[in-house]
Amino acid sequence: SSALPVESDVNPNQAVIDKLQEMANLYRNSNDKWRAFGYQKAISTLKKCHRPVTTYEEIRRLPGIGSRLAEKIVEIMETGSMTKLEEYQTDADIAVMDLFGQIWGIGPAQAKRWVDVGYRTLDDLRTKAKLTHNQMIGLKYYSEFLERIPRDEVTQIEHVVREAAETIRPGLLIITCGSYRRGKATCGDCDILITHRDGVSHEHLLYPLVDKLKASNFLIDDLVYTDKHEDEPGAHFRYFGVCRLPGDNHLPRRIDIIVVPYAEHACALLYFTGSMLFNRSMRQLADENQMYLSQHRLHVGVIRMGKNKVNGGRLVPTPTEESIFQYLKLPYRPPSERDY
Ligand code: DCP
Ligand code: MG
Ligand code: MN
Repeated sequence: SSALPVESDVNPNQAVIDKLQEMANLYRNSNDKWRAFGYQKAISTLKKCHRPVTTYEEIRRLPGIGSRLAEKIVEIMETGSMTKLEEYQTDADIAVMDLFGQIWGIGPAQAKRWVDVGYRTLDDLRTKAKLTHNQMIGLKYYSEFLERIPRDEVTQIEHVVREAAETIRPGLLIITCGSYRRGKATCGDCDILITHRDGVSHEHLLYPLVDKLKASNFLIDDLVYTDKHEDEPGAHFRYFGVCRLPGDNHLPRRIDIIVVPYAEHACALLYFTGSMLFNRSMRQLADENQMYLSQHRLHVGVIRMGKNKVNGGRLVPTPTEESIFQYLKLPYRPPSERDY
């Protein structure tokens, strides 16, 4: 016998069966077992029926198909689709995309890919999807990462990092940036910037620091751990991961650490403090004034043709955040006024 279905193997009501099956699956996955069961009964009846059903009366005479389901079947036969299914698919997809989109690091494009493959639950992802390391960590701490961190816990996290860093290298400048520096009462994560005023002592610090914080079980999972050589060109030395304060009452928290040379620290501070929208408008303003602003540096006298830089301009010293505002001819804005 052939592996390919021959004509007689194809049920004459296959199109209807397929739609009903989709609906049954959706009901099952959305925990409506009762409706799923009703649809499954109708499906098995149709599978046993070897002639095409055409009219409402004919369908009603089949065992296990009530009036509501018969109406749905007529609709499928007449239009090739089922409004209820379409509505449900749309709604359910949105709900699932929403669920997946709340996993740390997952954007709408990845969420949609998973929905399109047919994944519906976090367990589907855990058991069926091929996940990257970061996606696994995001799933592992799904609910924890949705919790905001109270401000004073961020202070405690900073304290742990500071103590560890100072035993490795004295005299470091350690500043917690992000929403914390903008004065928020709660934060999504803890963003720590480290530099050294002597311009060299920040070097070879990140690895021993991370090792030390792992040895004390403060860092418990890694997300991004790179140096400049393996990362995209121009990225900071950085560690993104998961930490937890000692004691049973503390949740795993997201932590980002960047280590920067002192000459870049003001640009890094400005960038790492955000907000993201504020950063975007600052960079845009720089662009409009023949400058170039990044997380590393500020250039003036930049000449652009469209998006291309014809002349990269000249690097200017930026000893403080204030100096960057001055170049841009902006009044200084303290971190608490940088939400937009
Ligand atoms: N940042 C940026 N562009 C990105 C990511 C980050 O400009 N794509 C900058 C601006 C952010 C800062 O880095 O304010 C820190 O990033 P976070 O994601 O930690 O954002 P926040 O600290 O501002 O908010 P949250 O409380 O959610 O952590
Ligand atoms: Mg943050
Ligand atoms: Mn962060």
